[in-house]
Parts: sequence; C-alpha cells; structure tokens
Amino acid sequence: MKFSVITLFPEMVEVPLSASMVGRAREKGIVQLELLSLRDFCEGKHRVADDAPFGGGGGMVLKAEPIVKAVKMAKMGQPDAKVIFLGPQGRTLDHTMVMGLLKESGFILICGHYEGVDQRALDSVVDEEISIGDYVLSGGEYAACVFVDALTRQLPGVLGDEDSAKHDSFYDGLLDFPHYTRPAEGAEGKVPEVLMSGNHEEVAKWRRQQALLATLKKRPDLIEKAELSNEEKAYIQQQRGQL
Ligand code: 9D3
Repeated sequence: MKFSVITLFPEMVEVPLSASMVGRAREKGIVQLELLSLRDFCEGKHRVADDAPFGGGGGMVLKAEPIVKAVKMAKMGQPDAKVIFLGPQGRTLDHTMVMGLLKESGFILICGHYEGVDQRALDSVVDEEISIGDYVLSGGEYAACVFVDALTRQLPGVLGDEDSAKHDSFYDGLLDFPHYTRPAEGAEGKVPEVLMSGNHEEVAKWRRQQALLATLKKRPDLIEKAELSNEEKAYIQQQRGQL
C-alpha cells in the first residue's frame, strides 16, 4: 500500500513514520511512503504557499494551484489512489472505516491547515474528507501519521502472529483485558491468581470477563454494538445490577 502525503511540513510526517511498526513495514516493502513538500509546487522566488482570504478576515488560505499540482504529480506514481483531505470537518475515522479502506491500493493524503485551504482545490481533486476526532489540531500532519499507522497495522505481514491485529481492542468491539508481567508479587501488589494457574481455559474466561467489565465501566457505549454471546449478555446484565 502506498501513501503519498502532501504537506508544508514533510518532516512532521517523515520522522514519526520512520520508527517502530510503520518504519519496519516500509523496510519490508509492505508500505511505501512518499512525501511531497507543498513548497516544491509553489511558484516565484519566495515559493509562497498561502495568501489572504477573499472577503476579508484574519489568517491566510493555502493556494489551490500548488495542491492541485502536487496531487497530479502523486497521481502519476499511483493513478488509482484515493485522494483524501485530512480536515476537521471530515467524517471521523474509526475502526470500521479503517477496515473498509484496506481495499484501496494507495492514498494521496492532503494535510489541512489551521488557515484553511482554497475550496477549489478540495472541489477539484478530493474524493473524501476525513477527520481523526472532535478536537482542534494545528494541521493535518499528525492526522496523516494516525491514518497511515492505523491502516498499516492491518496489512498482512506487518504484525507478528502474537500481537496480530485480530487481538486489537475494537476488533470484537470490546476494550482490552488487564496485563501483568514479572514480578508475580511486588510493592505494587500481586498478580491475579488465575494467571499463575496454568489453566488456559480459566485464563481465557477471566480475560473475557475483564474485557467485558472494562468496557462496561469505561465505554458503556461500546457494549451496545459488541458481538456478545447470550451468556455474556446475561453476565453484563448481572454486573449492571451491581453498579
Ligand atoms: C475556525 C474553524 N476551524 C474549523 C473547525 C478551523 C480549523 C481548525 C483546525 C481549520 C483547520 C484546522 C486544522 N486541523 C486539521 O487540519 C485537521 C484535523 C483537526 O483539527 N482535528 C481532527 N482531525 C483533523 S484532520 C486535519
């Protein structure tokens, strides 16, 4: 999967996406990352990327032409890519959207900017606008990192079998169960007995119950949508009674 990112601040995207899982996925050739510096598509001695808004008001607006030119350049490398504008007014990214986007061969990501972007650029080249949540960022660069990370970890061969994306929170609509490692007993307390028992069936049952409890306490909204057995639904009802 190829990601072409169009931004005024390429290093804000390049650095985080060189480390850890995405960095390794790039080394393995599972994902390709291309950065297009918007500055390279700007004209004139000073390569100005923005200008004052028509109609007045504060701030500046990113010009349409450099963005359109950058998208055209990126499209030469991946003609079938989906063009996404990362902006605060877009549809909010969630797990279901991530899974749906995996069918694409690649993406051209345009980073929004607090200043705003000339609407004509958006109207002429963008397939979809996506936000990463209801809070204000100063630009789309970190959103681009979030987008690339969330998709990359779902691609075959990126994660080992052990921490496969199948085990992710949200995969079955529940939050994670608690984790413990050595020492079994320390100043911070003891590890739950069942985890030391070696009884894999009991451990699995305990973890599932803990996941249900954590979800009920921290994200009750997720319980409604989770895939639960009848036995689990009954357990939830019983726990609700005790809250
Ligand atoms: C003054 C009105 N604001 C719109 C709600 C203007 C505005 C704020 C922040 C315009 C652009 C931005 C910059 N944000 C992004 O580019 C952005 C973003 C975000 O702010 N929140 C969540 N997801 C994203 S993706 C890109």
